[in-house]
Amino acid sequence: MLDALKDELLSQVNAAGDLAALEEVRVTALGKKGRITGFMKELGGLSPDERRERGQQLNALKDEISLAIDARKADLARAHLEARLKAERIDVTLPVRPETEGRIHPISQTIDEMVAIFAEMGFSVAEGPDVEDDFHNFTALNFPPGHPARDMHDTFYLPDAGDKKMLLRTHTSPVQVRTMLNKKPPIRVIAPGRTYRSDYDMTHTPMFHQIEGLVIDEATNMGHLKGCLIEFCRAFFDVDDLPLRFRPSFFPFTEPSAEVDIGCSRKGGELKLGNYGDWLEILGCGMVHPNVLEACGIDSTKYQGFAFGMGIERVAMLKYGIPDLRTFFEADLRWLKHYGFVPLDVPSMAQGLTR
Ligand code: 2NL
Repeated sequence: MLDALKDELLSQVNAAGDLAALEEVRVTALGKKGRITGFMKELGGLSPDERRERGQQLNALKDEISLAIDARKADLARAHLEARLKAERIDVTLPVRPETEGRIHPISQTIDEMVAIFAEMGFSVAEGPDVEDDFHNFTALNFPPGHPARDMHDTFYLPDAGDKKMLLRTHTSPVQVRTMLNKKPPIRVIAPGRTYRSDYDMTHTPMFHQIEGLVIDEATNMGHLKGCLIEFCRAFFDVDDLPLRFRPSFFPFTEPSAEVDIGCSRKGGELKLGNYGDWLEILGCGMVHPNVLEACGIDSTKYQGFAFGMGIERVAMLKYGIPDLRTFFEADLRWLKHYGFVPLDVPSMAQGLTR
């Protein structure tokens, strides 16, 4: 009678297809209302001799079923793992997925490289809105009302809405104005981003990119400005002895102001960077005008600093030999495939700067 029960339970154990079914078999046999448990409860009504013999048989049966359940559990776990390993196997020999065939736009690559260089010099990246007001774009930067420079910029003004005249920023300077208004010196930021001017020809697009830098502290001077820009240009163009020339210039927001040329050669119609006697203008800079500091809530008797700005398209064309500015924004996939950069080629000082 117990042999028949044993055979029945063992075949149930071995037929259980998963852990849930196996647990059901365990409850049927060994649970509180299980069949073996039921027989155990009947032991009390037997004579001592019968009880000993029957008790031993039931305990042996219980142990055997328990062992069978554990063994079956191990089998099921192994089968489950094998199925997962089979299903979740990754075929590393498959070709690369199509999305990794994308390219980084040369503007993004150039900004990444510039950020990497300035980050090593301790600069943080600041960002601000493309749609600005007159104060942040012009007034705080020492452009007097009605100054011809405001027209010079060929500004895109937005349709009137409310009290403030809004416009598309004509340079990234308003980002630095906002930084000065919101943070106390020392300040060391760069502001790369989109800028807009109503202009379109061989060398101008209505949307273009600039990077500007700003350093403010108690004793920041023109020597710091020169050292910073020499360091940057040599790292960015990867020419160790690249000569720089600072020429006096004028901007409303800096005094004194300078334009920076780098050494080059134009022999045989080919442009080479280095100490060859010829010069190429690449950026503007100067000591921040006291009026700008005061307009931005900084005490100009205690603090001073320098600022600089350059066009990103222009230096990207120079560094990567891209001949036509307008192609940057035509979204031509063949162009992007040719001039773009592979995503995993992360720019760093050690590699990726000269690809
Ligand atoms: C250029 C020249 C320059 C600045 C930008 C600046 C910003 C603040 C205060 C003072 Cl908030 N100056 N920026 C200074 C000198 C030159 O850009 O040729 N850019 C393409």
